[in-house]
Amino acid sequence: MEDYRVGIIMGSESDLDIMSKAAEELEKFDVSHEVRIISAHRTPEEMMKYADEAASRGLKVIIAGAGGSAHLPGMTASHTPLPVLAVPVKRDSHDHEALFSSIKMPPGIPLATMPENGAKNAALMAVEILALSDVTLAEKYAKFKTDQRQKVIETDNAFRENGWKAHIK
Ligand code: RP5
Repeated sequence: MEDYRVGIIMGSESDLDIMSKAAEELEKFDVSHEVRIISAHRTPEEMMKYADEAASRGLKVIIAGAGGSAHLPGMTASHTPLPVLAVPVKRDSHDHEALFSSIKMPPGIPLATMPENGAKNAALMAVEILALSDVTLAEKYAKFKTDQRQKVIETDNAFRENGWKAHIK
């Protein structure tokens, strides 16, 4: 069985278009991860088992995404000592219920809530956590930040040289 460091779980296959962004980002950093569908409402026993066993299986961080009455992130957090990063899945037809489900956790059960549909940031935060005890990953992350900064500076330089109108697509 592979040794995964990050568990990405989502309430439904319909969340995959959003949650796949987390997996894609982790792939860029060569961080091993598993992607699972685990529903707080449709498979509650599996959710509890997953959360209970996550740390002993070697996972270090869990990224949990769900929409609507998003109980998956908070309930997972209540059953594991691992850091859990919530991704509230937001559709045009939704209000902000998934976000509120995650940010209104009771004292004693921390849950790190990302922006709505913020799966990429969840992956980056997982990288930050893992990099605290992984020098190679810390170097990769530092390079990511430097490259990101450089790209913005280059675009700003191009704005100043060519004028902003040249950049309208
Ligand atoms: C939530 O309900 C899931 O996380 C998903 O965002 C939403 C809708 O699920 P489906 O009806 O598409 O399976 O539990």
